[in-house]
Amino acid sequence: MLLTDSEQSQYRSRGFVVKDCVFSERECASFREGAQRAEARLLGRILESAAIEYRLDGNRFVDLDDVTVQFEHTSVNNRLRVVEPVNEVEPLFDRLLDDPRLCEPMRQIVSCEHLALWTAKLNFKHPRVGSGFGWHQDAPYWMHDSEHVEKLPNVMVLFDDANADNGCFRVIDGSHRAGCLPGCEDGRQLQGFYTHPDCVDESAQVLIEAPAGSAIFFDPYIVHGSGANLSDLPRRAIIITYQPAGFTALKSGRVREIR
Ligand SMILES: O=C(O)CCC(=O)C(=O)O
Repeated sequence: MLLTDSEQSQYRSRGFVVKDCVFSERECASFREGAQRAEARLLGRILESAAIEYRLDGNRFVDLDDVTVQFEHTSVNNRLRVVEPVNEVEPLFDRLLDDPRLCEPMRQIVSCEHLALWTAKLNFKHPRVGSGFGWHQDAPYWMHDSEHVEKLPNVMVLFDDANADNGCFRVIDGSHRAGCLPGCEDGRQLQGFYTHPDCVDESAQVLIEAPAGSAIFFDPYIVHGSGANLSDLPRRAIIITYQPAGFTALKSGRVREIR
């Protein structure tokens, strides 16, 4: 479960490390069912409640208590894009936070014996409609809510095989070493959260094609994103972000210690 010395050194020098098939096919099937349950439950709650709805850069968002739901950009049929924090919606994903296959490597990365949750996002990437994620760093999203952004590492767990066609995760190798980079200035509402194109060296891009059940550990400063899902197959994944113990989670304001 632990990262080897060479995996730890790759994480430090390149800003990411991939462990293939950490979860079995059976576990991936249960994650996929969990994603389906979460989507159905949220769509039901949105229909029957007076949820707060808003648009950012034309895209639809709904807040249900502490949970933010993003709808797909081109969706005509209410497909979800992202749910955060998904552990508040589906108990299977709350249990996953404590899985030693994720938190043991995270203890090594954060150099902390005890951890807490920062946030957990479920990204659906539905077939044909799943939109891409522009190049960005996570740190700028979080720097106003956390004083230890450098200690907020992520792990993405793939529920489906991921490849270039269905919009696999991609990173700019080693870009975390530059720290916080300037944002775009193109007039979008969320412009500042996207990394300025002059600071994105696409020649250092790594497409992370990996089988279902793989875990991608990545640094909060690494420039990353993904393409649209152009295929007939989904590309579902959860991204969990940990932090040292004792600190409150991003959205709930409660401490969710890792057990
Ligand atoms: O799911 C993806 O393809 C990328 C997600 C991402 O970059 C993010 O949630 O910060």
